[in-house]
Amino acid sequence: MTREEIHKNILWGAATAAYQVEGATYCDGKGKNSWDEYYELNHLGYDGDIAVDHYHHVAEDLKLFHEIGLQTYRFSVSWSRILPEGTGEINQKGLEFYDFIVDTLNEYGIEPYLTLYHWDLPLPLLKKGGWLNPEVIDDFLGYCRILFEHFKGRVRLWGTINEPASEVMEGYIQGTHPPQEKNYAHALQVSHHYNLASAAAIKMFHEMGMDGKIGIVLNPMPIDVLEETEDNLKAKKYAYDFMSDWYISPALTGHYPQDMLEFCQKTYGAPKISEEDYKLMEENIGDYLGVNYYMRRVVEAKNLHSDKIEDKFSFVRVPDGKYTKWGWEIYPQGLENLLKQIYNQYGKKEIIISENGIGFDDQADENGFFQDNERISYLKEHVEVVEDLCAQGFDISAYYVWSAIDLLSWTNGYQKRYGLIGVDYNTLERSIKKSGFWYKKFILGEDA
Ligand code: GCO
Repeated sequence: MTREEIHKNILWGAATAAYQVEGATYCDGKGKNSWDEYYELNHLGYDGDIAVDHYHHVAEDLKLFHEIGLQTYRFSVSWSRILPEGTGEINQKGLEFYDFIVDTLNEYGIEPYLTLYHWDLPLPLLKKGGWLNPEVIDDFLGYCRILFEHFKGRVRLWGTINEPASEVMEGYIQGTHPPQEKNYAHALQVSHHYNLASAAAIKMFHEMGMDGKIGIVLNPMPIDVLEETEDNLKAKKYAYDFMSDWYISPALTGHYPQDMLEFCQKTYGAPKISEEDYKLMEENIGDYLGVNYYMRRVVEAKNLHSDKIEDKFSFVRVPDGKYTKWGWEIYPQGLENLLKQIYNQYGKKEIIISENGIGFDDQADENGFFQDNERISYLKEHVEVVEDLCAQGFDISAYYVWSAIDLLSWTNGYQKRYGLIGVDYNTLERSIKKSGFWYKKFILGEDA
């Protein structure tokens, strides 16, 4: 295939998540969710009540997405807009909002990609134990059925759970996302429940004869070491197995990485897994694997003899590495290394790069124009890797810039911007950034 053919074979898009853009927290019957409560409890100086008010600017925003030439748009549905209590009565207004998104995208010829769960859990479900309570898996399936029935034929690309690893790490280990726990046993059990929920949703999707594809969206990180000592290589394996393969392996085989599973069950007594769980996961592998890629992690051995995972390795900074202000390393090669590792371990699989982008505090100039050259160079370097990988035979069917429009960064607020489209937070005015104009040209194949 020529480079041009490769380029044309990939669907180029951009992504957002409901809670990060919609605002309108208490509008039109939406129920309260885990993040509404999180910002009430933690006085961070910002919250999601308005976000970028996408709920009220949706027509304008979709028009801008069309203007910058997106071929596909990934968004998530707010569960508590559809089911204010998490289960039970449907809020029609909630469905109408997403009807508008889906129908408008289809009219524009932009392929909708719907994420079922991007972290905003209806509060009543959090109160009964959240994802630690297996009943929530059934509640999730009830919600999925509503969306499958409702959008059948109109949405062809579906994602089940977004970045379970982040939610497990931040919600149950570091305590920085709801429910703000620091409990490894809970973290591991929740990771398993996410996998079960995803597998069961995939099963339902296929049983309902839905057209299109469904899969889980992960954020696996490639792991490197600065010096390849025997100890560092052991630390690297612990880190990769715990943070990345712990999610990749079940998504592609229905099983956890064996060494890590034994270690976790011995040390933390979790996760508890039944024979039926394995059967469900093995029989319901996604049609593709969603990969959100931002950066690699570099580790070194700490105390390998400890029986706690957190003692075994620590993160190190690469002396001559390029980092964002938020400490995320810019390392496009990591995407190639990661996908090669996945293919080496599990064979060929359709991959969607469901998020890739850079967060920084870009500022509009005196004319209100965002000259976000750093974003353009980050994106250029990464899309080049994507096309190179396809030239080498990797099956990457779509790529999404994170994010289509500036949005709320969960624990960094509004300073950390990601968008191809900028938002003035005083007036909520939108403007296409330099990167948005660049992406349009790139999609058209006109970028040099
Ligand atoms: C942030 C994060 C998010 C994530 C996204 C994950 O700064 O809050 O980077 O924007 O990338 O929500 O799916």
